[in-house]
Amino acid sequence: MLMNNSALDRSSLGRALTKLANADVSGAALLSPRSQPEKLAQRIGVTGAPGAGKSTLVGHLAMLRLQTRARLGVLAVDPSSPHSGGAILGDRIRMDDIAGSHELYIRSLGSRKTTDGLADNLPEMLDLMDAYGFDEVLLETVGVGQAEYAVRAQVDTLVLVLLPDSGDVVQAMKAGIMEMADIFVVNKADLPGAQRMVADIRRIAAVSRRAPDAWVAPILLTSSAQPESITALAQAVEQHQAWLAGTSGHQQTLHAQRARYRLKRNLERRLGDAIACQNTEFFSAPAAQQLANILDAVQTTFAADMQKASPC
Ligand SMILES: Nc1nc2c(ncn2[C@@H]2O[C@H](COP(=O)(O)OP(=O)(O)O)[C@@H](O)[C@H]2O)c(=O)[nH]1
Ligand SMILES: [Mg+2]
Repeated sequence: MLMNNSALDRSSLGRALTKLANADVSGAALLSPRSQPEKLAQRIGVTGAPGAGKSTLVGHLAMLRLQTRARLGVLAVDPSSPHSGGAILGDRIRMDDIAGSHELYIRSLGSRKTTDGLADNLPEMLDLMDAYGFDEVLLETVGVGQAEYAVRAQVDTLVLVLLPDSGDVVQAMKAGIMEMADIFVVNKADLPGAQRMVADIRRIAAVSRRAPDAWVAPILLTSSAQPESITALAQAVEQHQAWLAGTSGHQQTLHAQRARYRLKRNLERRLGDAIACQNTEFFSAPAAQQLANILDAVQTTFAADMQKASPC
């Protein structure tokens, strides 16, 4: 695996990501990097409804971030197709030109089969980006309720992209997503209703409960036709990263949430695979009982260990 001081091996990374994208849960465990590299990539999630302009925004943001990042990755989880990649890939050649000595890697991933709206093995793919020495990874995901919860656990900074005049805020509130965002973006600010949307978000954010030392999520207006609005977004991301780095405990909390989400998801997938097993012998009464006994034993041991370490 190549580190930051040598050129990025794009084909090796591409192959590794494809293998991971197609692996089942045990396969993914085998393909995952063995150890954690010293430096982890900053992860920025950009989520929102389809058509909110996320890919366009991520494309512009990537070009800006690339000025100060030696190796930048973009992973776009696109539920419609693993190949089209939409606007990001359309801009790819142009972005590669601009990249110069800075390295930009863009990859689109399908999400059709997954239950959480993200690509299978996305946590492992993000680890792989760490192992390949990326400084920063932008992750575009389509917000479909559950996906935001999943992506929240995977990223350091979460940008929620909303459209003017769209009812997106009501949807986001219902899904409990408003509390999760680190940065609110009202995109396509050139369209009518953008200021009203900002006021709506501000009203909702004002009534939500916050710890005294909590990050206050800024509300930004962006438009692809206004480069300075994207610069302001890049600055807000920077400020959030500085806040995370400067406030002890927040980063650990994020990493613990990440590990917990991964454990939960892998257990669910493994159990799902086992239950979907077509072998009738496996589901004979004794075998099912045996499985239940094993689960009980695991739970009891886990509970005892947890108590010993008294982390909760
Ligand atoms: N009016 C307006 N349209 C935009 C803006 N940004 C993107 N779009 C358009 O919105 C559509 C969806 O953009 P895309 O980036 O693919 O959205 P995604 O589905 O959220 O990734 C495309 O037709 C874009 O050209 C913007 O700032 N203003
Ligand atoms: Mg898109």
